[in-house]
Amino acid sequence: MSLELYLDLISAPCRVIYIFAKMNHIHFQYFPMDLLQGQQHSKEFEAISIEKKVPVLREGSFILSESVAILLYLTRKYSTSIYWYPPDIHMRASIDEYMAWQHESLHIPMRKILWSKLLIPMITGQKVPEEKMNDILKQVQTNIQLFSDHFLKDKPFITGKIICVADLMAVVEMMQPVGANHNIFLGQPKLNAWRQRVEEIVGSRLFQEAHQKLFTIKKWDTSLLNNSTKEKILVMVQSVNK
Ligand SMILES: N[C@@H](CCC(=O)N[C@@H](CS)C(=O)NCC(=O)O)C(=O)O
Repeated sequence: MSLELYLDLISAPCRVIYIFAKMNHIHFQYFPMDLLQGQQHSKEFEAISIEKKVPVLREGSFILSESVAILLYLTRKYSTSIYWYPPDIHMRASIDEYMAWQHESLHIPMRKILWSKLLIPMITGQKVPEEKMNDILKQVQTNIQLFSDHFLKDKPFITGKIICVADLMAVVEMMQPVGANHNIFLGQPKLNAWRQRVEEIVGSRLFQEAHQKLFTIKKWDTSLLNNSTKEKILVMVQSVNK
């Protein structure tokens, strides 16, 4: 049964799945999605995702959403090297702790920067008020400090000397603002050194390939958007801005 992955590489939870599958030589059929063109609302996609969100994995009649669940499924199904999700109960608990923490604390604020600094102004022609922008930046600052002090501490990687799934997840999330020319690693030597270590292990070619869409999103031609897609995007924006 072939493994199908429905991903839009503009999304950090999709990039981590893509990079992980490629690094581990997991053979998959790639279904590129375009969220900004509203493809998640198509009848075909709705049939496999009630939430109309990516990433989604499909293997015959087995369908799985949520990046954390997909990553862990891939580690088990393909018996990937144990360092990705080590059996040691404390290491595993630290990864689980990170994965439970990241959605609210990293994914949402990082995504807010991309939307508020770049996509909302591009789509609506209006800037996000400075006060709101400052609140988002403050939230990001607090959470990357927490990541650095609590999860990374003085170790090369989250579980110690070797990379694990949490490092990969964290890096792709922290790259999200780069799409809006906002580099959160500036002035953060420890965090930047960790990012470089992760990128080196991923390999710069794969890292660039996975981030290509994000890096070029600023050139997106919004004049091609039809009204119904624009409306759906604005609904998505409201949920992002809650
Ligand atoms: N918690 C989910 C998040 C999934 C998610 O929010 N996906 C976004 C892209 S990052 C999406 O598909 N949004 C489409 C929409 O809201 O219309 C995961 O980690 O997989």
